[in-house]
Amino acid sequence: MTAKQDSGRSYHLQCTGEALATARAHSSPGSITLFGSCFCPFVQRVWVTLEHLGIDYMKPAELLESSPKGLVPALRLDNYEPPRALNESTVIMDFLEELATSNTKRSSHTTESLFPPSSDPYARALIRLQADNVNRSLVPAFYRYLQAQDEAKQVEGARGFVEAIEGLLALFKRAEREGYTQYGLWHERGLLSYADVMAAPWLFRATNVLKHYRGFVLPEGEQFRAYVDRVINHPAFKRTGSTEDLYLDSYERYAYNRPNTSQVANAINAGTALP
Ligand SMILES: N[C@@H](CCC(=O)N[C@@H](CS)C(=O)NCC(=O)O)C(=O)O
Repeated sequence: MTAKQDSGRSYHLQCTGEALATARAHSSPGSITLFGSCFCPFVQRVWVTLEHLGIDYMKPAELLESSPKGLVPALRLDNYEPPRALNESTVIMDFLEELATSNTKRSSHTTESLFPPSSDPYARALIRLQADNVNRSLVPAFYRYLQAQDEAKQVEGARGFVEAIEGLLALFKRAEREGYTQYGLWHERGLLSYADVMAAPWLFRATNVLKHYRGFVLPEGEQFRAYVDRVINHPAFKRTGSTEDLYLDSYERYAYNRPNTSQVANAINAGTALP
């Protein structure tokens, strides 16, 4: 199934396209600095969150530093003396959401908020269930599929990835059934939830990286396709996107399962938990 040949291309060190313009627009020092490589989907989660919540930050166009585990994203907080740092995309997203809420002293429910109002803990839990599904199913399934080399493993990888998508769809449908249509597949216009931001970087890479290296097409279904379209074309997401060549080049290492591609790739090969 891997018809093409490994051409030895590697990660891009600098963003391109809209992501480069966004990084340049955020090149003056501020109290929050986001460190991360431009191809990385975990970084993109945090970057989309910063953009969507309208939080001031600096984003070097190139990767300058990384977190204690050597993983990106990492956030440096310069309003502490000495500066402090945070890592883990999900923890950083939670931090930014709380920061946005407390900074403006507003109720937690605004158009930009990633969560439903705190007056509805059940609705918030539904979003967290969706996000949990993304982290435990969709993300590892993406890498298992992309790193699979022989044909049988690739077929199995495709099946696993589609099943993970179906699991997420089932949770969206549940939200709709329980009266939270805005957190199902038919989002309110402009709405971006915590779970959407969690999933979007990999759904986006499914439409270019998996398509290119595995001939993958998203599962049928008008509603699902419209959902993916809406999320990956959301202005906050688009502002963090590089041009397609950056992703195709950067993921060639994964697609040919080159040794020591990354800690994530190693964990997938070893069948252990992702870092
Ligand atoms: N659990 C981490 C994962 C971050 C992660 O794996 N980042 C990758 C880039 S996409 C990385 O820094 N890899 C460096 C390496 O593996 O050495 C998070 O959610 O932030």
